[in-house]
Amino acid sequence: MTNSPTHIQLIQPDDWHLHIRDGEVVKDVLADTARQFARAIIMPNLKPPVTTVALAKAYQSRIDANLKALGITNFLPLMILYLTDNTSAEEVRKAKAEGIAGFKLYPAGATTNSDAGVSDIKHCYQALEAMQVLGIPLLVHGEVTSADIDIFDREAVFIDTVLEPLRKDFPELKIVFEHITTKQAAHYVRDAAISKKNSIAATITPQHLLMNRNAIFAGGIRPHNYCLPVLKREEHRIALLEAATSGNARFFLGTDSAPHAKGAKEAACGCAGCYSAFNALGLYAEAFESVGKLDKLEGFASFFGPDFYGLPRNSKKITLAKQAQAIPVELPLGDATIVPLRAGETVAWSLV
Ligand code: OTD
Ligand code: ZN
Ligand code: ZN
Repeated sequence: MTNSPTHIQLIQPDDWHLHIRDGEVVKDVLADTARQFARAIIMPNLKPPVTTVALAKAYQSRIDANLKALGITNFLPLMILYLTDNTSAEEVRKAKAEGIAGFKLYPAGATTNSDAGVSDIKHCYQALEAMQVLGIPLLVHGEVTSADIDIFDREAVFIDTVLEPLRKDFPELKIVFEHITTKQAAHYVRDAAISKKNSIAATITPQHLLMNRNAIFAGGIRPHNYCLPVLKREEHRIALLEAATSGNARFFLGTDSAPHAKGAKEAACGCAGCYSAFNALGLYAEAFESVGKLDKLEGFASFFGPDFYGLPRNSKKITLAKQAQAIPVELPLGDATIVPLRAGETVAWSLV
């Protein structure tokens, strides 16, 4: 990689955590992602959720039809199944045979469209056993959901009450702790003992690297900075930035870009989710540059994800330039609009 202060060249990145939804809006959000990324893990929290191989295949062909209509030939969606209390070991075997990239654990009620999620992880033990044997990763939304746990503590409590016991019961399971938001999670993943057979990794979003919880309340309520897990205190942002830029292969890029129409965000009960897909790479470059670690961006964005998933690294190169990009105040989203992260402002880096 040749770096100057104004240009960075890197192997094309992938997005290891992405929501593109279904129907009319797919073409709009997919176009933003495919401009930057070669592949993306497609989250299965549709209504109804993508719980079977058959549903994932059907979803994939709808995505492929959109890619074709957009004339995009160089983007690969990686499909994920939504784990439920009823997922069978047989479905896991089928998923492995059909090239499904992993299963997603949503504790019931933890985030958007997670009502069908897992009510008690014990119900999933046969499926988890099969995943462990077949080496298929479990992707985890790591928050407890009970109303008596403070929303800012739900990730840390999840580590102690769900994740650590799960790793004891399934010592060879591959786990991705998705969109980590706390010092506790960053340190847990950094310090976890792993062996040849198991491993643990974490994805980190641009918003959690660039903002702390003050951003939700800056001068008034800021619905477009509200996502789940919710932004945390500055000390957590610092710990995440340290993890992402450390060169440790357990931390890699996952935007968690989660589109909701403007009206659904700017509402009395606004939806959770930040839309970062428009210039996600520019946002990550800003974060890495803020601590003088642009040289660590390529590993985080382009190498560690495919290495963890056992997929080949991309070969094409892209260039980011230190050239401010204006972010529109709104973008088209089907027959509505969406307000992207940083709307009406600029991002310091853009894709050449
Ligand atoms: N978080 N919104 C959504 C998902 C994520 O937890 C997540 O993965 C969504 O809208 O699908 C959000 O805030
Ligand atoms: Zn999640
Ligand atoms: Zn997500």
